[in-house]
Amino acid sequence: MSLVLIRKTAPAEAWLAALRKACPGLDVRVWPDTGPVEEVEFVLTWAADPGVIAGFPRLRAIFSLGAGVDHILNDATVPASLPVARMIDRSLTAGMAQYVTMAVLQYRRGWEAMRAGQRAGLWRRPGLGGSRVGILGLGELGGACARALAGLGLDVAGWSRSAKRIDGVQAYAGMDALPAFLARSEVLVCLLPLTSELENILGRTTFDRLPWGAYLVHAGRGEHLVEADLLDALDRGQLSGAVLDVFRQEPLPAAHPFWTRADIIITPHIASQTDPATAAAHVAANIARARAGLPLIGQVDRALGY
Ligand code: NDP
Ligand code: OXD
Repeated sequence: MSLVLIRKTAPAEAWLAALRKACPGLDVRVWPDTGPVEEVEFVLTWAADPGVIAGFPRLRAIFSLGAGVDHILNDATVPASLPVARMIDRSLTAGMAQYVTMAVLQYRRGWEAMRAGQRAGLWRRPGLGGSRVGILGLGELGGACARALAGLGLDVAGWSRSAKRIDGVQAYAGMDALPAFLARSEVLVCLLPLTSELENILGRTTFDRLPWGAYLVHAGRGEHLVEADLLDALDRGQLSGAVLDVFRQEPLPAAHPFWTRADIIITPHIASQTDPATAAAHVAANIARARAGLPLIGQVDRALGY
């Protein structure tokens, strides 16, 4: 029985080496060279074309190469009975904490204004940006970011579906608590999964509940953001700027209005990436659990959609 790696845009070598080490004896194949489809027991995937996963009749489980699983759940051909696991990897978590810290601090400390001053040859000291950070999503990644930012002396709150307790972080839970959470968040960080309930959550209603001139850091999914509402909020001054890592269309089209905005910093979906060297252990653990009939680590609740 085998595991098939489906990864269209990046070379497979690093994953092959890491899986060989973490799962000795595992027969790993790289899509589309899968061998007999009935021998495929597991799929490790990022954005397989619709229908590809459904083509393996004896699959035991699907493992996402990323923390997000929307790319799997959006494929209506994937059998609903198959367990799906999101990626939990210490490098992915650390990378996101680094990215969000970088994005928040460049706003807080006026980095862009200082760079502009340098270009103009001006000795100009910017004021401090807001210190009250609100993180949408207090899961694996959001929780790590909250701890990192709180450790830097920022006033951090987080919003999740179920109530959380994190030292030094003010926790808000559920839709009813969202307005109060937003009202205190001078920097809003989005680390939510993409579910039908959360699509378009970063739109006018949300922006207008933030303090005037708030700043957005978005590393969730492009579909969380209503792009026209962001531009409008920036033009009105309701938002003072944004760092965006994810977009409805990736790569961001060359003619997209975001590219030329001085108040938007664009990064190409690199906030954090799974490192095969550390993440193969998560895959190995889940293979053992699936074979033993145990729930997977990071198993997706299909009713909740994440
Ligand atoms: P988790 O599943 O660990 O955390 C998700 C968080 O969102 C949880 O706190 C959950 O609440 C909360 N949540 C879900 N639904 C709701 C809701 N309806 N209302 C309030 N809160 C809700 O995921 P990760 O932290 O591992 O990853 C989060 C997302 O980050 C991924 O799904 C992906 O979209 C994005 N990502 C982006 C990357 C990038 O490079 N840009 C890299 C990796 C991930 P609760 O805790 O109560 O369940
Ligand atoms: C992920 C991502 O979900 O990279 O891991 O977006």
